Amino acid sequence: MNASITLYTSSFSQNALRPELALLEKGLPFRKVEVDLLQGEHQRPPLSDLTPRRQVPTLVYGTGAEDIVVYESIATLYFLEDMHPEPALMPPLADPRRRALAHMRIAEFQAKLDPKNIFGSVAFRRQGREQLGSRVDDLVAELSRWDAYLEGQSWLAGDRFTLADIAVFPLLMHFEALGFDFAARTPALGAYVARCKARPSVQASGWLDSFAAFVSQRAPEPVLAD
Ligand SMILES: N[C@@H](CCC(=O)N[C@@H](CS)C(=O)NCC(=O)O)C(=O)O
Repeated sequence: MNASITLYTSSFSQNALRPELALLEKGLPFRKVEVDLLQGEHQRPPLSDLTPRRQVPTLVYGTGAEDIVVYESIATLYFLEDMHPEPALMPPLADPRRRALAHMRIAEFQAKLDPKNIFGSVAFRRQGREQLGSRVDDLVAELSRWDAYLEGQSWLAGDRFTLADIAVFPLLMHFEALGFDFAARTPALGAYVARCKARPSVQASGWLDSFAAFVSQRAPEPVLAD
């Protein structure tokens, strides 16, 4: 289907990187609309008219007859996979073990890893280690689990890059920005992060540079450093 695709995004948002990576991996043309979150642009039209959550990413998929609006980054990934199955970013039905693995890792990302994110508390609410309390240890324990998942395999669902990697990798950049030394503390995850950074879609997005600029300007306390 020939669709006109618009992605409402923010240059430093790890959530908004997800649909962009899927679009780039699939070679789909799209228009990027930058929403200045710090200036409250998400609270105003056009975004506030498109989504009740008023968040990025929000994807507008124009089919000619109607515009389909999809928000929640994981939902945008599944939507793009459904609409544009090739090149596939999920293991095939013929490989149910790996397909289940991809589904599990995405579900675990949503239910276990993402809720442990402390980046907002540190970078925006300026909490330090004391205020974060056990949240730091909980997060580090969770990262060890993901380190084990990567032992002996290149990507989260096996030997091919999938939506599971697109789900998880952007969030890992939050922890690096807070001083977590992946290579030293979780070597398999460290090698994985390096592989993700080198991925052509990640390079083409330019996101690593814009996020680095945001982090250097915001200077969050490195609460995850040793
Ligand atoms: N669970 C959502 C989270 C989206 C989200 O938190 N977006 C942030 C930017 S990273 C945002 O738009 N924040 C503005 C706000 O919530 O007011 C997703 O995965 O898309």
